[in-house]
Amino acid sequence: MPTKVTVTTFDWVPEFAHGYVRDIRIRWALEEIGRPYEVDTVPVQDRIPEHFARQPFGQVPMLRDGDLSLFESGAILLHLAEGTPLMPDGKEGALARQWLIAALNSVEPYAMQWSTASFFDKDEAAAARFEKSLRGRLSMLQDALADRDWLAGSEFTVADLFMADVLRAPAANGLLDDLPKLAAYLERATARPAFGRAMADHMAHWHAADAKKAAASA
Ligand SMILES: N[C@@H](CCC(=O)N[C@@H](CS)C(=O)NCC(=O)O)C(=O)O
Repeated sequence: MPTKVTVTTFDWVPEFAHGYVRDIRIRWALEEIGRPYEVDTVPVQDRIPEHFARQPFGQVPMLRDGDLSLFESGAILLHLAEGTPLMPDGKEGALARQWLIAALNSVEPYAMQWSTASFFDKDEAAAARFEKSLRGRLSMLQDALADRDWLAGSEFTVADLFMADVLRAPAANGLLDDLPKLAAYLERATARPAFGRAMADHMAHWHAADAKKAAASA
């Protein structure tokens, strides 16, 4: 019998983060593999010791799978994908791991620098500099994808799930407009029914959190 899975996210986040809190990655993977899950929360404002005991940096997401508690979205996805179609055997599996780590380590840091400068620090000069280097990475990624549908071979894998999630914010801000193959790749990934279900539940969580906060301050 499969073990019980719980995804932990924040109890509330500001509206600009709706759609982007990384629990979406975990929800998406769980939907892809058809594993039911529950969601619980940790406070975003006053972070509690129990949170740091599970996630040393006080971040989300976290996962409980039976008696195993995991943090880091990449590690969680690798764990969930094992033994499922999201992680093929053999050579394609090695390539899926390679591309997941490329998403984490060679693309996401560029996207993070750009989004931090653009939306948090609102530092126009830094944002322009980081946008340029992010655009460079995205262009190289499109070249590497070439005419394939998916990164690691013929099938959608955990690497595509991770990479597509990293690409969503740049795409929403026009950074894929001149990269049609990469835009089509993202479209293919996010058109999957599992993504649609995961995003609907993710958004419902934040709307419920907003309603609870409004009721508490009324
Ligand atoms: N490398 C971590 C990053 C986690 C992360 O940045 N989480 C954000 C939400 S998406 C967070 O908790 N932000 C609050 C903070 O950093 O204090 C992962 O992939 O799980």
